[in-house]
Amino acid sequence: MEILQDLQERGLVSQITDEEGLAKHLQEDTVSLYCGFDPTADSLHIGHLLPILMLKRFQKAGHRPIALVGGGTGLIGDPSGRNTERQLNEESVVEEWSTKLKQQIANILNTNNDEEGVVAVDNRDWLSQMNVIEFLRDIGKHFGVNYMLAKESVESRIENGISFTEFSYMILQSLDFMNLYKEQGCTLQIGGSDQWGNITAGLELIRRTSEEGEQAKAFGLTVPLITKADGTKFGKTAGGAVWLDPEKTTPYEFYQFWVNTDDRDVIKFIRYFTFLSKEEIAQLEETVATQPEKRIAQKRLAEEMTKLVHGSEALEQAEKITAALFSGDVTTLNGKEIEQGFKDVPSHIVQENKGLIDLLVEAKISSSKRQAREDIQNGAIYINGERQQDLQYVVNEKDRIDGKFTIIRRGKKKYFLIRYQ
Ligand code: 629
Repeated sequence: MEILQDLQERGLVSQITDEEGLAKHLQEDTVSLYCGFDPTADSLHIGHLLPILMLKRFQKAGHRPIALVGGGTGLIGDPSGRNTERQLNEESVVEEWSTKLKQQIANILNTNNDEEGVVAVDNRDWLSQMNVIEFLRDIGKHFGVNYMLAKESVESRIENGISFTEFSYMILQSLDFMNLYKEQGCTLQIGGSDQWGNITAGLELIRRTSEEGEQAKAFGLTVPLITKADGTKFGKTAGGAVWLDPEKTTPYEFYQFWVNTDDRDVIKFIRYFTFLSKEEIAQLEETVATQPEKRIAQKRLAEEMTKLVHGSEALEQAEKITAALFSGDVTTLNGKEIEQGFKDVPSHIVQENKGLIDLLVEAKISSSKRQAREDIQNGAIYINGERQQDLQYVVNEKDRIDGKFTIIRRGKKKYFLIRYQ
């Protein structure tokens, strides 16, 4: 199927500068396209996934994606979609973050700058080479201040204030597009809908500076903002953003994020984020309608996403942890899996073996000794998934998983983690 039609059917197209022209271009040529990512944190998050996957979709369709890391623009700060000025970060920090982002993008698009893979570039390479006179004479001359003031990213900030630094950001992103157009034959820039203003500014610069002038074959395409049926923001959990770095958001948490998708959103997300075919998606849609309690579509989505971002081994672990927590049989888990699965569970550090009653009180699992006795006698206390009703029981070495953890459960679902030091 034609790539543009596929994207449209998946709901992945928000705006295109010249739909007919782009459709023709994609049919006739191998198109080089790019998307940029600024190092504003030490990891990408789930909000970056859609454009990364877009690059992959174009790649699968035989085109040539370029992933740009904004080692230069990350030092300036894009005002798009923000209502306050950004804090500037240290150059050394931005450089470190650039390296991390490049690695993450490469992991997903499995590139090593080889022919098959995605080309990776860093705009610091050219932005840091430009001098201020050249910048103002050769580039700045093509931007009317009125044009810049009318851009949503600037206009919305005038009242609260915007520095000349952030005001100028769109010129740098435009310069990137112009550069990639001239140096790499890159004719399409994609991004989220917040990037529309920057992308169209770049097209403007290309038309003014290239030999082809108004005839220049260059396009912009944006992906929609992801919305959820319940109106809350996509990609945020109680714990904050969902990061792609497994140290920040464990693969288990990542898996859980997708598994918890609302029935009303799950098919849309499968269309957006996976490479499943129309037929497979239709089948999954059927399961949401006829047997929603099985959450088949959610599990499939979580599987696809976890595998894509963290690999099959991490997916297996996430599934294992999920199953153990569901059944209560936590003995199947090793120390690493316990760290992941119980990251957000209340934990308590202990040095030696302890009587169960004392431990329940000390770890604040039961509110008093009297309550602890009651809990034990009622059969509400489980040690590593096994009920313990002996009031005299001493929690000992044999109860330590990998020598490090004891999992105590009170009632059906309340988990506590005892760590030994
Ligand atoms: C230089 C820098 C370029 C082209 C793009 C850029 C980055 C761009 C930006 N993008 C967001 C980011 O970096 O700020 N100015 O976090 C982010 N992007 C992916 C999507 C986005 C966007 O990386 O475009 O819409 C999020 O989905 O916010 O030459």
